[in-house]
Amino acid sequence: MPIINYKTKEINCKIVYVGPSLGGKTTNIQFIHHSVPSVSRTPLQSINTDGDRTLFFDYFALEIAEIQGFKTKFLIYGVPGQPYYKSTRKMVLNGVDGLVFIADSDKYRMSDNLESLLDMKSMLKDYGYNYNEIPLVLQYNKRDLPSVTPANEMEQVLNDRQCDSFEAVAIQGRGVIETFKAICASVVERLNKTLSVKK
Ligand SMILES: Nc1nc2c(ncn2[C@@H]2O[C@H](COP(=O)(O)OP(=O)(O)OP(=O)(O)O)[C@@H](O)[C@H]2O)c(=O)[nH]1
Ligand SMILES: [Mg+2]
Repeated sequence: MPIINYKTKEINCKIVYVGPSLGGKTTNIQFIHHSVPSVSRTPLQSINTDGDRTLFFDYFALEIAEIQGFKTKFLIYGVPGQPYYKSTRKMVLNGVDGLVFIADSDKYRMSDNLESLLDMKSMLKDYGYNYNEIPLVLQYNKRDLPSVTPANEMEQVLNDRQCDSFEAVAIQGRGVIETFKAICASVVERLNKTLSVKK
């Protein structure tokens, strides 16, 4: 649930990028950060190891237009994908309002994609979320690689909820903003419903 402060008229929505290690979560977040106006964003915080892999998590906040008179912010997080960092991933998922699952299209990584999806589902369940109700968008990244799993196959294996999904080449920015816009739209739609009910 988004954090709604009725006194200060502020709302914070948490969007979390998940997916297997090296799938392109940080690359997506860096591109989004670079693309939004500098006045509406905080600096991007990323703690990486030498190999460019996220050690803790990526984070920045983005102010968007007012929604029903509330000053609204998206808090954007990217988890560390490596299996070892399970506890950090779980911590970051707490309070999530929207999920972006970044899958790696490399044909040798389908089992990693699936493992990561199951890991995410089990953590959400531990928090008492209904997986089928949280806004979710999928991205099939690294479409530029020479040997990729066909998108329709990825769709069959990973998109059990039939959410919006996008093919992407995050290193070139392809599909990154489309993915981000889709999750924002889905989170805002849910937020509008929540605000209407509480009126
Ligand atoms: N060829 C190709 N490489 C990509 C693409 N997107 C990201 N990469 C590369 O893949 C590597 C991993 O990308 P990251 O964005 O760091 O992956 P991550 O999902 O944040 O990984 P963790 O932090 O370990 O979970 C980097 O070397 C990126 O440059 C893409 O679309 N195509
Ligand atoms: Mg990362």
